[in-house]
Amino acid sequence: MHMATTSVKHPEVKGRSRAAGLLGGEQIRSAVEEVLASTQFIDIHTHLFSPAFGKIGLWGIDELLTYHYLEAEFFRSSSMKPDNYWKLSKKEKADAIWKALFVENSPISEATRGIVAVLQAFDLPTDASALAEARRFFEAQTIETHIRKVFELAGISSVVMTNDPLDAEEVPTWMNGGQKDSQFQAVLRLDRILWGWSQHWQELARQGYAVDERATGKSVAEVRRFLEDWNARMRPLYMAVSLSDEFQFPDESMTSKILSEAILPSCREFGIPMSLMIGVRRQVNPALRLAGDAVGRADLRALENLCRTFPDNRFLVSVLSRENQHELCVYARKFSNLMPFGCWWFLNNPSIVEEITRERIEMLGTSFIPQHSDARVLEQVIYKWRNTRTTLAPILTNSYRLLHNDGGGVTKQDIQRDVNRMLRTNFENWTKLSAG
Ligand code: RAT
Ligand code: ZN
Repeated sequence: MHMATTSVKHPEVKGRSRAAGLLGGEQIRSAVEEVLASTQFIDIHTHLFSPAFGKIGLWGIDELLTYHYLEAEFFRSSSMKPDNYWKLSKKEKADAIWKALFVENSPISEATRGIVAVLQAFDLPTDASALAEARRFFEAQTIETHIRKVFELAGISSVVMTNDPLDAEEVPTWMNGGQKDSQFQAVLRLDRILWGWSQHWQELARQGYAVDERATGKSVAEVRRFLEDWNARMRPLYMAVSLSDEFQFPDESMTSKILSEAILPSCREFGIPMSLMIGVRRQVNPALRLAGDAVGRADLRALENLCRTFPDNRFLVSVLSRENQHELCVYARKFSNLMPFGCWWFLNNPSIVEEITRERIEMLGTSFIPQHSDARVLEQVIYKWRNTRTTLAPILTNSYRLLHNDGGGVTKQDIQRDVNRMLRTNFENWTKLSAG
């Protein structure tokens, strides 16, 4: 930023004085839109998989339609009971969702609108009879080329996966050389170890680590050896866990013990951050399966305690409750080892994204990561990132206009630097991505 009236004091930019590049109030919006459209973002949290993982990487219209966000909406507009729905084949489920949410009702919710946007992005029809043609189109694609096309349409350069070292479907790929596709980066996801220890410790034992049910004796050292081996195998950009709204730290739980004695020391050793996604209320309606989780307000003093107790750890944090967002910003002002990211899950709707992002800019400038997609099905990145750009454009425009009105000069280069920072380099610098 530089004062509009003091061009002589400012260095030349590409042969022109910076003052010459200063945007007028009316030009700011188009400059913001151009920068957002031309910058490739890094999608820092998804549930996508590279082709090396085979069928667990989801894509295509039937997977899009059976996304759990849409399943939850389906049960509101259909009389079908969950038990009957789960008995259907994937194609029958997709047919039922299409009929209930796209034919019998207008697809105006965020998740349904996303399907329409994806069809439109591929120039496919979007009317009631569109499903058959969409199926033919997706069946005709080959995955590698399709991924490139999808990333291009979404304006993203790479995505970060969610990799569970105890998942029976994923482990074989990692054990057989893993994956080398630089468009897909790994993350070591530790839910089963951090809050599901009693059900999962035996899986670590099966992988050859001397752990026990109470995590006593050598267990902590063995969890660290497990993390070291998986760090070598996956080269994760960060470790991650999703935590319930009841998460407390410190306390007497296994979660606190393993987090403080094994996970955080290993993060320090490997020089990678820990991602905490806090606020899920798991399985409030188990009949809905993956769609059965809800949200609860968390006590962020747990986060305060973590950031203060472990100043040499870096924490990437997303909180699920709308009511926790302001506190998260306040904590980020107190702790520079805390990086707020994303508008997660139930928050990823334009009205809420707008509110949260404005609040973050007002309190943190550009020192946060505005969004991740959380995509589970490849093509979702197209609509999720399109919606993010649409929501961000007026927010950023407004921020620069306010600055302009206060007498601050804004150039397109300034906007480019800020967008790069928020949607690329904050993450690259926080992880080891930039180091290659
Ligand atoms: O957004 C989602 O799809 C959720 O089901 C969760 O997977 C959440 O994003 C998570 O990573 O735990
Ligand atoms: Zn997720």
